[in-house]
Amino acid sequence: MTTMVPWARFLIGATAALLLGACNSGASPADRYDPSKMDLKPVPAKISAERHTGAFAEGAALSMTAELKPLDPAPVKTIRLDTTHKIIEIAPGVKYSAWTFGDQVPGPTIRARVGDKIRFSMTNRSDEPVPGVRLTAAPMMHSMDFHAAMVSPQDKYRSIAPGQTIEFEFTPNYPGVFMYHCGTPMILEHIASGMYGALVVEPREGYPTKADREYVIIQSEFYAKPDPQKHKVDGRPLYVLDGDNLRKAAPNYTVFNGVHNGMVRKPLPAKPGERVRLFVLNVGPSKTSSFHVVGTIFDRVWMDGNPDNQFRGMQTVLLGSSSGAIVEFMIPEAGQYIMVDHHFANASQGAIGLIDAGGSKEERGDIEHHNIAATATPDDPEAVKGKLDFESKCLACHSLGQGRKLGPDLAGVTKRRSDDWLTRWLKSPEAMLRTDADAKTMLKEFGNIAMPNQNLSDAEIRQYLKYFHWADAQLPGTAKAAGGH
Ligand code: HEC
Ligand SMILES: [Cu+2]
Repeated sequence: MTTMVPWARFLIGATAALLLGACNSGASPADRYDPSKMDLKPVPAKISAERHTGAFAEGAALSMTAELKPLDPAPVKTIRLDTTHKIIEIAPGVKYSAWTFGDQVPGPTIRARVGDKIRFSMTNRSDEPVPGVRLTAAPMMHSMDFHAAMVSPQDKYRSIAPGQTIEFEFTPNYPGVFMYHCGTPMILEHIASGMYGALVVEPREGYPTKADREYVIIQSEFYAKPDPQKHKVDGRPLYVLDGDNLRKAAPNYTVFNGVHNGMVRKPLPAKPGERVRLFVLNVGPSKTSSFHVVGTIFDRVWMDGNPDNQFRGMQTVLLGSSSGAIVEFMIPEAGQYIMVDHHFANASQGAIGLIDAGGSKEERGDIEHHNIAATATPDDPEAVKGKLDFESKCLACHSLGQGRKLGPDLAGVTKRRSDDWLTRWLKSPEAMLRTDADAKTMLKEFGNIAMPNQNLSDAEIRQYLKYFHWADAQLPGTAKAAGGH
């Protein structure tokens, strides 16, 4: 390259832009987004007292899981998504009182094409009896807001009462990965309770690339607290919306596709050499996602899912609440490719998933440093807090079952030490190292590197102990684990 002063480069660039501009102004090519060619006058919405029965979600354009079904070629997409109140499992054993579209969280993904007609209907079925004790929230108003639509919110996004049905139509005019959600006040509560999903709109002419796999990744937060009335579901404590943490934007779970570490337990399959296309949506409601896939680079990123908004060679894509993107990348070789929110505080709350492209056992084991819990999550809130604190404050020097680091592997620690010993140790390791024979022996074993005092409160110490006891109960050979064999 020849060296050039910056202003000279600018001049050349500006001249080229002028020339291009001049060419365009002669015979301007048709604008893909010419409003005169858009459908901007959909018929008014209709509200009736006719109730849907049967399935809560219906339509050939719906995908119920991460795997996105190919485009249904029909130009009219008839879709039904009814609202329900339901107990869902957001982490192993954590039963949460949710509000849904189509009886699942996130709601089903809709796939359509620019120019298609979406014929939508929804019955508010939040009043339908749930077997057993009523543990779900009381029936209430709900509504539907499609970000893919250009319609009057006062008409189409009206709230309907339990038992009512709303029907409306619209035509998606722009391609994208669009959020849909309930728009009934408090919107924040309706979204945090589970009322959201994605509508993928393809360009009229399809995508400019060919992908071997297509998956939908929806990130969202849960703000859960144990039910103040102490209800239980299948012997587990029931969790309900934590309004205080919701308003503070302090979630305790941040997840992909509705489940803490869900796609770690059930990875998405792919093969080396394949091109993967992910439709990523960050629901929020209040956090930003820095979406990243460990081990590859996004060949293309189409912001908000529109190929007109293209970036090449990106490491992460930053998504505010309700932002979407399509990311495409190659799987270079066999391995486990880790999807994370690179805001690692969010990842440690469960925003982690795997793309499984084969590989050895060792490769599978090597995901520990990305904070993936090798084990399930406890359901006692104190133990959950202990686990989160352990991952942020102690993992630097300890592991739980992955061998010794600077300090001992803490797997089985509640079996070799009493609670009283552990409490005194965590309160003041330096005092213990002066007075306690076992502590002195340990110090020698660890090359005279003393654990620094972690300045823990009594409550925090109790939470660590709860977590260690829970973890030790998962170990093979313990009564609980043996019961499963
Ligand atoms: C800077 C490194 C470091 C950090 C951070 C650290 N530890 Fe330690 N820990 C050690 C070392 C080294 C030992 C053993 C040597 C010694 O101090 O006697 C130890 C020992 C322990 C023991 C006793 C283990 C046994 O087998 O008896 C426990 C329990 C423990 N740590 C818990 C924690 C917890 C909980 C945290 C987080 C709040 C934590 N540690 C953070 C370095 C660390
Ligand atoms: Cu709602």
